[in-house]
Amino acid sequence: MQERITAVTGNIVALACDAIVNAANTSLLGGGGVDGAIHRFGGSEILDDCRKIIAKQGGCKTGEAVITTAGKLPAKFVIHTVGPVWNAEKQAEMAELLANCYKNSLQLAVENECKIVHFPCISTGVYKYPKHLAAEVAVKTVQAFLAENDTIEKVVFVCFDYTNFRYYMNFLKG
Ligand code: AR6
Repeated sequence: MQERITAVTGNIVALACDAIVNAANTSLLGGGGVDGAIHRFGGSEILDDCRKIIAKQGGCKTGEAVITTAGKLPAKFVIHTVGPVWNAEKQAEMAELLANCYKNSLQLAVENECKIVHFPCISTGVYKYPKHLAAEVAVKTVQAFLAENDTIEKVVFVCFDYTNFRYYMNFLKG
């Protein structure tokens, strides 16, 4: 059977799928890193949808997720989730918030009939979550979710750097 969870290196805006997950911030108004690339390549339609969500619920809390059009990106949707800003004194809380990002994003993907979902390495850039710890949370959380769900066919971790890629490959191999 083909593996349902894989990791690749690449640019998430260039790879076709049903839903691209964005590592956003609570304002939902865009930023740098993967968020910047998604808004830049996806075009203004994504921000238009974000503004509608802001008007309705005032942004997105850490660990939660919202869904918009993918605009010009090769996907149906962008799922925006907000990872935790790393705080070494609150490791358990950090792990729980990061796991919530993956769970809530996958839940939205299921509700919107997405079968192929691409994730970036949430919180491991500007938000400084240690890469090996974030990879472990990401892999374990997605494995647990897929064990309880059979509508999602494939989850791909799209790593921008080889360090992240190696961590993901190690955790995926178990
Ligand atoms: N494709 C895949 N991964 C990428 C790409 C890309 N095009 N660009 C960067 N990454 P970050 P965070 C990787 O900083 O840490 C933003 O300003 C990057 O190498 O994008 O969750 C938001 O608006 C890293 O491994 O997100 C927030 O304010 C990972 O994506 C804040 O940064 C996440 O890095 C969120 O910080």
